Amino acid sequence: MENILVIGAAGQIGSELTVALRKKYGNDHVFATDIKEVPADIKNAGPSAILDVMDDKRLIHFVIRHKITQIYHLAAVLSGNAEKLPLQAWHINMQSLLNILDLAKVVEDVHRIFWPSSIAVFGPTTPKQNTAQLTVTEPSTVYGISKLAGERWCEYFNTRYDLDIRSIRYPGLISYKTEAGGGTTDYAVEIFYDAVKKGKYESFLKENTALPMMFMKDAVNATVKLMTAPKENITVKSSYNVGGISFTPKQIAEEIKHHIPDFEISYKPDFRQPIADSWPQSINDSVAQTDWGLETKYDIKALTEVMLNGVKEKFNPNK
Ligand code: AKB
Repeated sequence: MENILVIGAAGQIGSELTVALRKKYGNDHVFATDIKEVPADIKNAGPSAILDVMDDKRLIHFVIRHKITQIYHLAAVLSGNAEKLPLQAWHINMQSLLNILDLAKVVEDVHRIFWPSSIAVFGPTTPKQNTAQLTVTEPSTVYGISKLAGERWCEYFNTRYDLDIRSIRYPGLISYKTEAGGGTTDYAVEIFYDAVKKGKYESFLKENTALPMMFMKDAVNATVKLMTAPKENITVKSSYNVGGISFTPKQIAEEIKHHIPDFEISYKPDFRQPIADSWPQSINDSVAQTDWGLETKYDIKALTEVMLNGVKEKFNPNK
């Protein structure tokens, strides 16, 4: 019997992963927590609580009281926001992870942890195309530095204390249920909202900036697959490359125009352009495919269709 704790259940990943985990383990066994109220559908369907992962004492109390066996720690300050308050972002991203890792060392019931890393662990000196699992990692952003340090801590705790912490280097995640907040890949979410609401979008990245991206359903499936794979299959003790698809703002705009012919895009690059320029354009995820059977279903066409329909439905539920 598993009892799952999701930290960051009100966020972009958490709001969808919680639903998938409840389907798998039963509503009553998945505790949705965040520092703010979780969405109503999640709150009404199963247990939830306000919980601050930075409060290590309350955290450990919660984990023991609810006999938690698996933790999904999804709370983080993303790349764009982290550049505005670097030391705060470092503190939140690192201390929250260390609180969880330290807890797993002492609470025996906790036997598996998921923590997301990111393509942000790569930097300007990393080969940009088909970026390998094991390659140069010299991130130039605070967020990237915190994710790389987090990966090292995960590997350290895995080997030193024989824990089972698993991780994915997510690419940009695209979803309509909960909006992204503070990342560099957020343009690829915002563009759909503005296309539906205004018929136009001003991109904060240049037209030919290619980045790896993934539709949330593929990311959730990948996460569940990784977390249910036999432990002996997990050869990467830090974090797995996961690539999805790669596209530019111009390419996604072209795709949207197939559905909204009058859609207009303009470009006004801001402080996030150098962040995007420092990241890979495409990712090699063959190790994840071999170890735990990673597969993705959504290409740019399918993703555009489902995003436009999802955003339209959100704003005009009766149409
Ligand atoms: C961000 O843009 O900061 C995130 C990420 C790629 O980790 N979406």
